[in-house]
Amino acid sequence: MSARPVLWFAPQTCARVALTALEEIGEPFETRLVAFMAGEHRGEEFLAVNPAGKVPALETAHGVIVQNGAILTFLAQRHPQAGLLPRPEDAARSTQVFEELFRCSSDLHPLVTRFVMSGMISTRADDAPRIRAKAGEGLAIQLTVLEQRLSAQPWMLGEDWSILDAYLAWIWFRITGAGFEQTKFPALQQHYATASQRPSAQAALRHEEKAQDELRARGLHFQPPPVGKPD
Ligand SMILES: N[C@@H](CCC(=O)N[C@@H](CS)C(=O)NCC(=O)O)C(=O)O
Repeated sequence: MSARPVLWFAPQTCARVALTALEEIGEPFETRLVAFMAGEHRGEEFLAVNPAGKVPALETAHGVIVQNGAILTFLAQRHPQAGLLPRPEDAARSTQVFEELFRCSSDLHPLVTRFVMSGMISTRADDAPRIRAKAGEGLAIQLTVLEQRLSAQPWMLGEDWSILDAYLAWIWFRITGAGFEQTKFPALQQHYATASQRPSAQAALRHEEKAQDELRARGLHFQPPPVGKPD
């Protein structure tokens, strides 16, 4: 592989968080687009990189790293000057970072998938509205914790931005883009607006726009399926 890290990604997915991290570091890296609509996440080339068929996957000189939490932790440790995560001064601080990483990847992300892609969770099409409604309830409960926190401090971990803020911004982007009711979450709205202005976030979006152009040119631009109202 190339001496530079290579990020396998798809636009609008959680790979945006890893893209943002790489942009924040500011060292050269390469990207490889995985075209979901063409089934490339189940294709031989990508499965050789990540047999689980999921983005993000980061090829590095130390091997392939998968799982956003692992990629972000690896990048934070390799590039401490980038300030992706606070340095683990003590066990309590370090535990807090893991709590928030797992909150994003284990609590929130599965709810995001169920809310946004509810039609893909069950084989019965008429289950989708109920799956979406339950996921929306779960998201509201989980996000209330963060709404309270972000009413009192600007970023997930306190006064300083961390890559966890990019993770939360991606979650917010996905669910609000799919119609999540935002009105009870003004602090999260403000957080998203501020996090999105960061140059690394803007640069990540430029990678995605380029990828969307490529997908359009190949006739593979993703159109989200319509979602019905819950019973
Ligand atoms: N726990 C994984 C989740 C990765 C994940 O589910 N990625 C989605 C895109 S947001 C994906 O590649 N889905 C394709 C699939 O599951 O087939 C992580 O945090 O990296």
